Amino acid sequence: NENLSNLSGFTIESVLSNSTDRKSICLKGTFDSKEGAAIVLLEKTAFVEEDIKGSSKDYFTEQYPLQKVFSNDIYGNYKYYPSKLLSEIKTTIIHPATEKHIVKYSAQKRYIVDETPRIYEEVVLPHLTNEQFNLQWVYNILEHKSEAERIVFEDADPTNGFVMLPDLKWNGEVETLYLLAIVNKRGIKSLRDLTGDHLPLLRNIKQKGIEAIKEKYSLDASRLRIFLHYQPSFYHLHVHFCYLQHDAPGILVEKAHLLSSVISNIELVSDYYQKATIPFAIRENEKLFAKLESEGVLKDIRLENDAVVLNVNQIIKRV
Ligand code: M7G
Repeated sequence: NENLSNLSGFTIESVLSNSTDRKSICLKGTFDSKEGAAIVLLEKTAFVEEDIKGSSKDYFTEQYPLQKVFSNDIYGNYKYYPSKLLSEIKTTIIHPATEKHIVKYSAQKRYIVDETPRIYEEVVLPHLTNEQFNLQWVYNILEHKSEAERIVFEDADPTNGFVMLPDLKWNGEVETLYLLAIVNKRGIKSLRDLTGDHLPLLRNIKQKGIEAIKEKYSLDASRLRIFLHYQPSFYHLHVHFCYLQHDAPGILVEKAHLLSSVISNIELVSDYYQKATIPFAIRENEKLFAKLESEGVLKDIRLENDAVVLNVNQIIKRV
């Protein structure tokens, strides 16, 4: 994904998803004379309070037209065209995109799987060993080969250390703060692998991550949502740090596990995450979905309706 200076070479093939809520659209297409599919994600950015407050005279001038849609009594509905406010569209480009990326960014029917340890061992783990996303971008960060200038904090300890930097999803405004803490140690795939041995690592990430954010962005721990994903997209342990007041993508109850709860669960039972049933959501066109279905588990349920919980006993019986 080299540096592009414009998008004139991009040809749209299809719209993968369109979120009216997030004001974002995800497009699949190709770049002229370049091999492979490309994903272009366009998102309108959030308002920056400080900018508006600090320079309201720049936003509200005669230059920018206000067009009335209708008015009724004390209520008015207008279209406003302040070019200053519309100056930036956050753009994420993935090229060449794999089939798995296209699935990840496509709007899909989703299902909940109550993953028992046995389902994890027998179905999910073998699948993710073969099918997971490449982790090159993670190693590039840990080895300072990419995004080195973006690192906000680093603890170089090989066992308990981590690198903290802005997430790909974030464009730097405190209103939507989103940082990522990536552990130095390789081989910890996800929440499922965490045991009492990892408590010093998890506590270290929590404490030093909070301190780094306090120092750089003046946000207290009580204003942060600190969590892990299950299932993650990338199976190298990392922790998400977000501004509590920003409803970032991926904070849904079926995906996000607060770091505090994770630490507490492991403090109580050191092999908690090897014993627990951990639910997760899966999209219909993911390969793992097909695999669960080929075990004969999903068929009956799909006939019932679209938003159903899979029956774990059924899965266990057939695995
Ligand atoms: P995840 O829980 O594995 O998956 O989180 P998710 O994408 O379903 O949330 C991985 C996190 O890494 C996400 O928040 C991504 O936005 C972020 N991320 C992914 N990539 C490829 C990059 C990257 O190249 N640089 C940075 N800084 N963040 C990334």
